[in-house]
Amino acid sequence: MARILVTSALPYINGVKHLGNLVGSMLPACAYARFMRARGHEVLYICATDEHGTPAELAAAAAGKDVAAYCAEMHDVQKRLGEGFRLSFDFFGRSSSARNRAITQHFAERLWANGLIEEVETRQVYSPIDGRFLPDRYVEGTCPNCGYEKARGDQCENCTKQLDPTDLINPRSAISGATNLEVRTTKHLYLRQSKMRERLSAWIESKTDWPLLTTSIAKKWLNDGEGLQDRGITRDLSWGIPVMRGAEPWPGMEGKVFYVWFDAPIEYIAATAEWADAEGLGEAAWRRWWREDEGAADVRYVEFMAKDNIPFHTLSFPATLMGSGEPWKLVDYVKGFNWLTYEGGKFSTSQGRGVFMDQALEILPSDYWRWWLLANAPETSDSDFTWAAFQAGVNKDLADVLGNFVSRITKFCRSKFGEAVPDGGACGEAETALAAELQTRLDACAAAMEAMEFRRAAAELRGAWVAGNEYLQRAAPWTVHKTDPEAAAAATRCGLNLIRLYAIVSRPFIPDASDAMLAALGLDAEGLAWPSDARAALDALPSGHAFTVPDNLFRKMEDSEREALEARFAGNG
Ligand code: B3M
Ligand code: ZN
Repeated sequence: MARILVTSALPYINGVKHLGNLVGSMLPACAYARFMRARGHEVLYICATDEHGTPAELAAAAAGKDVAAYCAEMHDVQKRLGEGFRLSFDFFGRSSSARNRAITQHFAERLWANGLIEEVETRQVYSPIDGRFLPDRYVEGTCPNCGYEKARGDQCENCTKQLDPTDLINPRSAISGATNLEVRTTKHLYLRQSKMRERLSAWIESKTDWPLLTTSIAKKWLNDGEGLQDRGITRDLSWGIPVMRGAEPWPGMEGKVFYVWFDAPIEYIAATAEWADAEGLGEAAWRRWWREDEGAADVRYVEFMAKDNIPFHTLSFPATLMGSGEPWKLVDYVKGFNWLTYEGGKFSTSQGRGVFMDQALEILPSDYWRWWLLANAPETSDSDFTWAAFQAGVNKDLADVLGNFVSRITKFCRSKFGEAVPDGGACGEAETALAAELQTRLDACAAAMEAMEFRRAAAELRGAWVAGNEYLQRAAPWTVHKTDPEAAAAATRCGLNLIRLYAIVSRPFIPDASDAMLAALGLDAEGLAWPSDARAALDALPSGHAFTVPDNLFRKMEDSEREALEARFAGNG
């Protein structure tokens, strides 16, 4: 039994996430965590909302809310949606927690003590009316490049030119509109990542089993020097973690907070501490997952994220951990994802294009989404969500293959043998052949899950469902029942056992259907391990074991319904 720590990139707080966000981090992490639990490993799956930074302040302002209240509300919304999708977090924390504040300040103190933080004088826009320095995107004005009047200090949204706030013509404060802005000298902290280049490079080079997507992005940043420039880790915002050295004030840094990308990954650690607090466990309970000197040396730590997050997880966060000089657990495997597109284009929050998590659950229950998204995960390349592909996938795989199988065999048994596993009828060649095929499929499925290759795992699982259907088609208990009731009984018993088997192996993908199958068989998910012997699994339920016919597991999506959804989500852009 191994100990496996799983984290998925922390969803940003400023709104409900779309299906692309879901399949690029939380959903595969959940499936992996569920699979590893079924294999008997000790798993801890941690996630949280990422709550700091300018976008949080801006989203709160747009909603007319105080930022702390806004984040608390949005955290609850995202937490509920996670539950709706059956995401099996052991804990879903908040980067604004007291734990994250303390641990982030601790890292800053260690990095400072080790000479890895530098104080840098910068010249920055100050607004006397607002009484604060303005972060780049809080300065607005006319773009010197294209004349767009609402360009932001970091970038012109019209012509995409990267800007410095001092480039803007007629600059004004985005907060108050004040135009009497000044440029003043101020101080910021920089993390001296460049000093850790050798160490990070050697560490990345040692990760020969990482996916190409991950290592190629990491190496590009290392070798271009882009990502390993020293990086500003403080900002002039009021919402965030106050810049302190441990519990001590940091002279000259009053009123500043850490940059959101500095504290967000530290929240993986802090959320583990929040979990221990919530469970009423002591310090040792979370430290054994994170401190090599306190038990984490034998933890396998796996991170899931979309590819734009890879540099922060393969370079910046490890630089923080290594630079502390303390034995913190570093990631063992980074699973990165490409993009999910929507009907050939981008998902867009502002244009209302694509499907968001709350909308998805209003349309169909979570299993439909979980299945399609995992079976089509953007692993080796981008993948495209279309309503047509979604309709075809769920109608065929879930309704026609799995759902139909369960319904057919339970109804047939009820009508001919009653609501219990029938007696008699020895298993023969057909069942042995089925068991052999299932064994191959399930071993391949397990190997793919171990390797975090979700499309492949889903294809093998689908293959196992199809094998059961084909077996039943051939055995045709409804036909042979008249002439050979023994053979019909054997096939029916085998079919009912297949439901049990499917409930176990499908669980990481479609947990609600798994629950429904188990409930129909009067079984409890607790203690049902991934089957190592398919032949034995076909005999697991004894004769006389009672069951009930479940409601249809899945419904089909009609063409008219698909057309309406296509129109509804086409967006206004
Ligand atoms: N919040 C993902 C994003 O918003 C970012 C991930 C943080 S992981 C520590 O793009
Ligand atoms: Zn412009």
